Amino acid sequence: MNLHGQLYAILDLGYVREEHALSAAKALLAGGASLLQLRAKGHSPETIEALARQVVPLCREAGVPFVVNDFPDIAAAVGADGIHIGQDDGSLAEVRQIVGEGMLVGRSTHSPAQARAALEEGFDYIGFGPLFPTPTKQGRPGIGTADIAAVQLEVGSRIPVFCIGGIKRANLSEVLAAGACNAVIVSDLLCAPDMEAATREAIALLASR
Ligand code: 3NM
Repeated sequence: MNLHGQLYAILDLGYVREEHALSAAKALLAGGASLLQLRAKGHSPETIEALARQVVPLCREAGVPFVVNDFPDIAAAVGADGIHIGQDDGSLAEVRQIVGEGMLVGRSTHSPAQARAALEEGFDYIGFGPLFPTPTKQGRPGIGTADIAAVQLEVGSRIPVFCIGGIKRANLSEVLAAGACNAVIVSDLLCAPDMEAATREAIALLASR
């Protein structure tokens, strides 16, 4: 995976109704997202698997890695390219037992220490945040932007670091100025009247760094 300039989009069913999920996925891909994750907190594994099976071919066609959030067994069953897990979702070794060696495995990290630990454990990429408080992950304080540069240097020189949490097109320049190279943007893209154009705009900002 490239270390720089990537926009990681998330198809989050907290923002997109199930019946609009495929058109949203198409818009994010058409806009040029570098990776696409399916995140569906509170939805049944059956729903997630069924939707994942429909998103896989869209991502294949676009040449974009498809990542499943939280469910290694679903990621393996649908032939996803990646699985993303949180701090409380077990070890890399446990996930590898389910998904095998070929799949990208990403970890959410919320401090520089967790970011370093994920690198040492062998994860393929990390999320780092939430930088700012966000309704997408309620109840968590923002960790701010002060540690981005150090994490980008230490961890981001080896595996991609995706800053996440409260990032919008409107504050992306601030995040990049703090040292970020890659970003995850969820609600700002999914709530935009034109998701494809919003995605394009975010990518242009990332590229201008
Ligand atoms: N994970 P938005 S923050 C899904 O810090 C997620 O691990 C986070 O959504 C973390 O772009 C977050 O709408 C929400 O703020 C990102």
